[in-house]
Amino acid sequence: MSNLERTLSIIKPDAVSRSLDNEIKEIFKSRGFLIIKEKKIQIEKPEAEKFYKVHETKPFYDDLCTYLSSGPIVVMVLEKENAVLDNRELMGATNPKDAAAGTIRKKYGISIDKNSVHGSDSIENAKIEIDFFFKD
Ligand code: IDP
Ligand code: MG
Repeated sequence: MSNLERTLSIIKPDAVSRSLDNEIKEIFKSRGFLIIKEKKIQIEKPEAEKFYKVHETKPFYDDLCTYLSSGPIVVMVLEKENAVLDNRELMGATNPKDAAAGTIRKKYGISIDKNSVHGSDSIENAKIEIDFFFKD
C-alpha cells in the first residue's frame, strides 16, 4: 500500500545567508524527496508569529519569530513515501549538538536557534503548514 505524503520544509535564514540552499535541496532530492513546490521569500515578523503560534508561550518565541523573519528563506513542499517522519529523521535533532551524524542539522546547524531547517512534525501539521505558505 502506498503511503505517499507531503511535508513542509523551510531552509532557514542562517542557511540561505550562507548560500547553502542549493546544497540542502540536493540532499532532499538524493534521499528521494520530490520538491513539488518551492519559493524563496522573506516574511514579516507578524507572519512568523502566526506560523510559530504553537510556541507562543515559550521563552524563545520572540527571538524565534525575529529570526525567521530576519532574511530570505526557502519554503518547499516535499513529497515522498513517509515524507513527514523521513524528513524529521534527515533533519536531525532540534539542537545540532544532539543531531545524529549524516543529518542536515549536524552538518549545517550553528546552534539550537540557527538550526538551518524546519520540518512539519505530523501529517496534520504538514497540511496546515503547506496551506499557510501555498494556499491559492
Ligand atoms: P523543531 O524545529 O525541531 O520541530 P521545535 O521544538 O518545534 O523544534 O522548535 C521550533 C524552533 O524553535 C526550533 O527549530 C529552534 O529554531 C527554536 N528553538 C527550539 N527550542 C529552542 C530553545 O530552547 N532555545 C532557542 N530556540 C529554540
Ligand atoms: Mg517543530
